[in-house]
Amino acid sequence: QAKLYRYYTQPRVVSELANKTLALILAGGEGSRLKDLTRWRAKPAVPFGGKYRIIDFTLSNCVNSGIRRIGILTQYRSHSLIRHLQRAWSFMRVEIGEFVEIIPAQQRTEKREWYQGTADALFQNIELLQRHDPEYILVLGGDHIYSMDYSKMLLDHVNSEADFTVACLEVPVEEAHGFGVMAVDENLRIIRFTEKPTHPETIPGKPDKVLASMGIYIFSREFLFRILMEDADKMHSSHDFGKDIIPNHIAQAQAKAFPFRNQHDNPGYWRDVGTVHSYWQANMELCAIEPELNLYDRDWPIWTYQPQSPPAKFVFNQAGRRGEAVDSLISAGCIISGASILNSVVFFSCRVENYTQITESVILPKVNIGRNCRIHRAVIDKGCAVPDNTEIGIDLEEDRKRFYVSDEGIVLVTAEMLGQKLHTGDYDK
Ligand code: ADQ
Ligand code: ADP
Repeated sequence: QAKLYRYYTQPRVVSELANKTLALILAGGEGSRLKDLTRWRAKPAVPFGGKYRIIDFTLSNCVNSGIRRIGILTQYRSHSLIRHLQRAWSFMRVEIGEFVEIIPAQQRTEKREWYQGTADALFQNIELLQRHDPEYILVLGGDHIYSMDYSKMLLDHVNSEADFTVACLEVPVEEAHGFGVMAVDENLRIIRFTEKPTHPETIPGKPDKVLASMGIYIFSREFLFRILMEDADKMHSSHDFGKDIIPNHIAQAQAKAFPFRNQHDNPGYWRDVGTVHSYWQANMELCAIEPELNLYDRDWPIWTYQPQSPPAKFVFNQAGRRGEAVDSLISAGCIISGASILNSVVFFSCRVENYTQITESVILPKVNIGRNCRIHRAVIDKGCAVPDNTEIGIDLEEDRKRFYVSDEGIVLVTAEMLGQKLHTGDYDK
């Protein structure tokens, strides 16, 4: 085993393994807990962190890990996602074996159904996947924010001669109901796996923690294609990795757990931004002086697309009041005029006018905020025009009449809630 490990850590061998891998990003889930942010767009297409979309983090992980053959499975509300992928990710060169290929749900099988579960999404495209002839298949979700070098997981998968490997991390027991929860032996072989348990099994010696699946899997080719076909024939399967495939194959197969580390080999940052509050919170975390997720790491760039824009500009108003932003991310194309912004993330091409105060808020692209507004702990969706003198997040009872207010008091505002039509003349400018 030790010899094998030394052999495989040679950089050339790691890159060969990465070349033999096909990454499949599941980007079709409904994401309904993000409320109106996912009314018209899939969760992976939701803007995040001032200039990115959520899926850019997973895609950048793939590219930075040297895994550059990537299929993206889309289903619900995919238009905005596909537009983004075409713009941001078409730089890959098919001539040298790199690609990002969009695989839409297209009812290819005789059943003529949309994808049932995540395994069905792969099964319905099985012959497409076989044509790429991968040795290993890396299955990922498209809706988490984290940095991870998948090549280390791949190396571990190969060295331990596993049929499949599941990335995992410790989460508080109160959150276990949202995850696949597993138990492992001393060699990190998975010995039990329960999807979204009501009575979760905690980690020995850590009664407040469970070992949760991150929904990241590596499969060896023969094994995956065989079990997908077997599962497709089963009447009583929901054709899902977490519910069926993983738990059903723990006993017969070599199933390995891989503890999550970030690209620097530290126990890293990983966030599910699945609710309005967690989405807001993860954006807020970026405003910290030394955020756990470092967008400024030149060795781990996050790739994206944004329109060509002039630099962000901060101006005094005529009365001499400063336009300013502190502990905030302000993107290109913004003009902050005589307004003050604190602890906020402002996406590209926004305008904020005189006497307005914005605190602890996330302002998506192309939002215009009028004069003398107060905005606190809010998420303002793309393209909104907030009229002069508007207060958001100050009186939550009042906000509930027009907007969505989460249990934690985060206010979500969309153009429709403001009674405005989206995308008029400047749709693409
Ligand atoms: P969930 O995230 O609840 O649990 P699921 O809703 O199946 O599982 O989503 C997994 C990924 O697949 C998401 O990225 C989603 O967008 C995508 N997806 C869902 N349905 C799809 C479809 N029909 N077509 C294409 N893509 C689809 C899973 C695992 C748990 C694990 C958590 C970690 O089942 O075991 O703990 O992820 O977040
Ligand atoms: P884009 O970058 O594609 O403009 P967004 O991330 O803002 O995308 O996603 C909004 C998506 O929702 C777009 O596909 C847009 O066409 C669609 N959309 C927004 N409002 C409506 C609406 N009222 N009716 C139908 N589709 C809408």
